[in-house]
Amino acid sequence: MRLTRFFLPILKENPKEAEIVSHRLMLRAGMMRQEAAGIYAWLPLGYRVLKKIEQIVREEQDRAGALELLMPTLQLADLWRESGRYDAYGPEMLRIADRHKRELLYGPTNEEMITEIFRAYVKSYRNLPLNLYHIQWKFRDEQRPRFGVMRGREFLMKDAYSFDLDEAGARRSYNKMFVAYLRTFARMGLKAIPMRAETGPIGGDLSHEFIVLAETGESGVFCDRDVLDLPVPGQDVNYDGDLTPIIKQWTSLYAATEDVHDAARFEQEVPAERRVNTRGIEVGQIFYFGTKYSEPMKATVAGPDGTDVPIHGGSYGVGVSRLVGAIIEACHDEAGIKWPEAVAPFKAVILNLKQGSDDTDTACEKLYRELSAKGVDVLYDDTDQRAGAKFAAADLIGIPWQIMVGPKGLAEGKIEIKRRADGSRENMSASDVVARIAG
Ligand code: 5CA
Repeated sequence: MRLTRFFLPILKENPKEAEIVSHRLMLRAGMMRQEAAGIYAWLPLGYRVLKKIEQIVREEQDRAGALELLMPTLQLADLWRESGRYDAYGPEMLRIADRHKRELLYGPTNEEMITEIFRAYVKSYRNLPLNLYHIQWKFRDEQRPRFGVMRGREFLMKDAYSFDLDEAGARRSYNKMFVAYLRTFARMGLKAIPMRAETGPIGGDLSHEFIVLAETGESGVFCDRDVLDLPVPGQDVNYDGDLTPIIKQWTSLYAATEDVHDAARFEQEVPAERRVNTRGIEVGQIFYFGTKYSEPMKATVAGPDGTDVPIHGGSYGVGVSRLVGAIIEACHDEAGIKWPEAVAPFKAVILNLKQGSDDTDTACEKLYRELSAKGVDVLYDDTDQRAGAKFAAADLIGIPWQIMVGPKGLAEGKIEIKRRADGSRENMSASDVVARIAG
């Protein structure tokens, strides 16, 4: 992508409304624009990141055996009356009427709708277990939308729903999602710690929030320092095998959100030097809620002995749009964002330090062609800005590799590359640059 053809409205000034660094950097880097309180338009740079995150979430859900579908954003109020949540949900729910005065709502979550789909088709335990998910926009009329995409009103969520014959089966489904979440967040360069949590309006009695530690987070958390160094299961993890050893390892060390924190247990179980009490960002939450929806909504299957039983359910959310902010909170410095490669909007940026000069233009064009041909997502800063401004913009938008092409280096056959993550620099020939970055 040539920067002169791209849409990257970088802001020079720090926007006053942004209280935390990720919100400030997303606005400054031209990633998104607020259209109303808690409602954002995703501009091209931000949208690229959002799609990368979404794709990692999808791959790990698929790997764990969940099946993707897509449910609508609008739902019938009557469906929510069946579960009793239409009135219980309160002012967070955006209620709408259509031209026939039928009551609708913009979905804040999808337990009711997926239960309706399930009960229409699945009648026998032989079709279980089943886990269905979608990645769809949600709306919650939050009292205090803030921190940009971290607490929006409209936000993108991955929500999965599992269906099992009994509690033992539901726990196996829960464990699969638990492991899939460990892998999902690790692939994005994040350390997300599963912590025991309150279930809130979703219900049930077993729940974990996946929390990225950050001072700017909204949740207070307590954990054993050792939980931060536990190994994340590899790509070869067998989801059909016994996952309980992994779950045991991750849940036997103390880790809890402030809502369920037990100070006496914390002090008893965790030696003083390992006690961590900080704040964190909730990037995902998983729930086991048994028959909370299947009973009132009559989602039953015939069990092995022929009698109908309500299924045991769980739901599993990931804050896809919130993750964009959470990753920035975890990966930035004073100059800007430092994207982990897996979610970066581009892998590399070519900075032509003397646009309009034959030798730098020719060298940049060649690099741009060769990297693109090798499938590298590369941005070419072909604007006529001065070098200093190009460095600053590249640091701000956080592309992992900066390729600096200047007349002095070229005269010696050298191009400088810089890694945004640690600022390390190296000089090498153009062909080595291509090999390094495409390799
Ligand atoms: N139905 C369940 C699981 S599918 C559910 O809705 N869970 S949730 O309420 O915990 O939301 C799932 C995830 O969405 C949260 O962990 C959080 O990362 C994200 N999320 C929730 N509210 C917001 C919001 N207002 N803005 C951005 N992300 C949010």
